[in-house]
Parts: sequence; C-alpha cells; structure tokens
Amino acid sequence: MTQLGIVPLPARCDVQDGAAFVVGEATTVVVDPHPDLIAHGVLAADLLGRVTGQPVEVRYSDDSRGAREVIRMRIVDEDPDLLAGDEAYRLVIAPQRVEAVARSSEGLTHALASLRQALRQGRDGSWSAPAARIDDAPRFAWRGLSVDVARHFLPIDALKVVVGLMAHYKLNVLHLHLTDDQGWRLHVPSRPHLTRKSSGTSVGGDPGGYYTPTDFGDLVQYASVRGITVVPEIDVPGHVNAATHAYGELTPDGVPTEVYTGIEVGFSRLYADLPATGEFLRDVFTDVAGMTRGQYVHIGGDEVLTMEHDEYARLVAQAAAAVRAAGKEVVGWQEIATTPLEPGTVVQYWDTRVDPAPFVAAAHAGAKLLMSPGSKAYLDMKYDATTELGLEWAGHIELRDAYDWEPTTLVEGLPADAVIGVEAAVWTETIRDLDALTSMLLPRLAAVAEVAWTDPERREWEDFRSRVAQHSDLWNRIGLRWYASPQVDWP
Ligand code: TNX
Repeated sequence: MTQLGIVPLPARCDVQDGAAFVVGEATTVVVDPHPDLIAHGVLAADLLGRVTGQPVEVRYSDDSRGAREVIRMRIVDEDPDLLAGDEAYRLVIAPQRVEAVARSSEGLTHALASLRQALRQGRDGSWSAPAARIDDAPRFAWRGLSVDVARHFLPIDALKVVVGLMAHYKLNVLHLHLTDDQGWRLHVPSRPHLTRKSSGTSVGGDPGGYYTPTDFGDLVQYASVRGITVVPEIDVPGHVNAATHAYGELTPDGVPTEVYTGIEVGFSRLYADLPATGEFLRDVFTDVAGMTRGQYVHIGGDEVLTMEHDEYARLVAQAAAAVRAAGKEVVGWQEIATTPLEPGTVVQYWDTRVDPAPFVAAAHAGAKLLMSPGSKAYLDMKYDATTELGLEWAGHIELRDAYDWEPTTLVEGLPADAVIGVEAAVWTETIRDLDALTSMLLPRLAAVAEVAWTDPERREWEDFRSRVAQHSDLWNRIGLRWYASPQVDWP
C-alpha cells in the first residue's frame, strides 16, 4: 500500500491506491469569503506554488460544489465526522478535488501541512498527491519548540524559517528564551538600557542583536497565521547578568556587573531585598505581556545556584505575580516546583539528573506539566561522540532516542492527565546560525513532534523511520542543513 509519509502520523489515514490529485495550471484554492480564511487561502496557494513551482490561485466563494481542480478549505461549526478537539481536521484527496475541513484555522493549517507532505513529484516532473482520506487530531494541546536566542542571536528571518518548519510538523508553540547572562534580545520600552547596553554581546564574543517591539509583533503575526503561539521567556531570578549589567541598581553595591560571554551557568542573580528588584520585575513583565498575544509568559526560574531557597521562592512569586497582574498565565522551569505555585501554573520538566519529587508533588497540587526531558528533547545535545556542535551533559541523542519515549510515564508517579504537552529545546552555546540550528533540529524535531501529536499505541519506530526518510527531499529543496542519521535509509 502507498504510504503518504506524513509526520507526525495522523490518527487515521486511508490511501486509495492508483488514484491521485495532480496539481495543474488550473488548480485553485477556494475558501469562504471570511477574513481568517482568506489569509489561509493565500498561505495555501503560496506553499503549494512554492512546492510545485507552479503559481496557484486563490478564489473566494461560498459555493464551489462540483468544481474541479480545486483545493477547498472550510471551517465548520458542526461536522459529525470530524474528530474531537479544536485542532482536528479532515483532508480528503480525490482525483479532481481536495477538501480540507476543520473547526478552526489551526485545524486548517494542519490539513495544509499534511497535503504538502503528501505531494510528490513524478518522473514527468508533475506534482501529485495520492487519493486518500485523513482524519486527524493531536494528542497534546502544547507541542512546542524552545529556542535560545540569548546565547547566540537569531534574526527574525531565521526565526521565520523555524516557524515554517514547526508548522510543517504541526508544532504550535514557539518558546523564545530571550534573555540570559550573555545578552538581552527584546527591547522593553520601560527599561531601554536592557537592549541599549546588553544586546551587543553573545557567547564567545560573537555579535549580538535584539528585536524591537515591531520585529517581535511581526514574528507573532507570522507565527499566528501558521497556527503557532509565541511564548516569550524572561529568565529570572538567575541567568540575569545582561540585566544586572544594564541596571546597576539591581546589585547590592549599585555597580553594574561586567559583560559575560562564557558558557557557565548559575552565577548571576537578583536580590529580593532591593526595592529596585520588584519595580524591575513589574516593568519588564508588564511590557512583555503586552507584546504577546498568547496566554502565557515564561519566567524562567532555572539554575539559581547562589541563593537561599527562601529568597528564590520570594523572587519566583514576585515574577509570577507580575505576569498574572498583566493578565497572563505563568510558565517556569522545573525548579519553580520547589516553591508554592498557583494552581494552573505550567511547570516545564528538563533536568533528568535530579530527583523529580518536587515536580511530581507540584503536579498533584494542581500544576500543569510540560515535558522537555534533557535526555530526549534537548536538541542541542550531540547525536553521537562525533557530532561537531552541541553539548553532552544529558548524553547523546540519536534520532531513535528522540522518538522512543513516553511523556506520561517517563517520570515515575506523574498523574498522566496533568501533562499538557511536549516541548523540544535548543540551546545555542555552540550554535551560531540557522544552518547550525537546523542541523541539530533535523531530523530530531520530526521525532519529538510525533511524540507530541500521535497516540502512543500508533507510534512505532520502524514505521517512523521509513516515513521520515521521505522528508529529506523537502529539506534539500528548501536548502535546510540536516543530519543524515545512520539510523535511517535516506533516499
Ligand atoms: C541547561 S535547561 C539550561 C540552560 C543551558 C542548557 C544547555 C535549562 C532550564 N537551563 O541554561 O543552556 O542546559 O543544554
């Protein structure tokens, strides 16, 4: 039977052998004349046009029944055949017509990603997709990728490529680690010195950079059209040397700290007893919350090695209160689980080396869990000992390691229903540009995406391995650097 090669594997997929939809000169995307859908139609036509090298037109019409050579995209309120959930979609590929149906624009984005993956080029150069019916919906609502733009800066254009790749694998949260010891990457209008004084540096003396609120808004919009929410992270109360360098009032002697371009962690900190600290947290989190459309702001909270626990807990509470006062919900790294948390706080698991008891306890007390285990989902870990870039503190992560794990049972004693999702992470101590970044992401990002999307009973390594092999064509065509894992028979 023909395999469509779709990653992540859909909930249901029936392929009809022999028949196919062929993209031709007359192929048109048809959407209802609704503003949301118009953006989707344009996006679909643009993507299909770029895949096939043939311009595809968009038409607005609320009636295209019976029309041929049409890719019809519809949002419906009620459709008994759609699977449950906001993001569900149905994609029916027939010889004369493609029909995508969803309850939301996010659902349609997923249908489009599946269609794009199903397209292949025949010997005569034409592009077609096998006739098929796909009924699909995600397992987890939060399917993320965290990118560290603080250790090395990535321009907005590079992040847009990452967003495109995420949409292709149906990931829906782009978490940006915007601040760290080595640089501050988002201009905060109420605290202009953060970017004025602390954005020019990166790890190893490399050049820095920052996003203006306009740049950031542009990215948020670009991601939103592709079904992706941006979650900004301002890491406190550790990892703050860029802040204490810009604002000396945040240190007990009032003297700004020196620029830092090394890769040690855990030395920088805020001070709960300084009046400037509370004002700083309020100013920064209020402005950052105002710049994001999403529901969440990430407060960091990781690796504070130079502070008594009590002071740490006070600072986490202040940051969380500032986020909530600005109308957003709080996300923080695993360590915040050691402090009292409001129910509903999202706690992100990462450190596979330490006792997970506080994390498990937080879940039982009402926290939501986001799973980013360092030994599976940290895509800055080397593939093997010969990988040029990357770190090794959580071990080596080959493609199969990133694939073969189950988020709800990885940590013993977790209440499975507290897990809201899975997030891959890539830290950039050794990663200086987009080529380096995609060579760490691909193919592993596809594996983590399937862990996040597909039901565990349907996931199978041998099957994944044969599907992902079909993806290198597209990576090559769009010029992305990737790692040819020896675990896959690439074409
Ligand atoms: C741990 S993960 C960190 C980061 C490093 C990363 C390198 C986390 C919350 N903290 O500061 O960049 O390891 O893999």
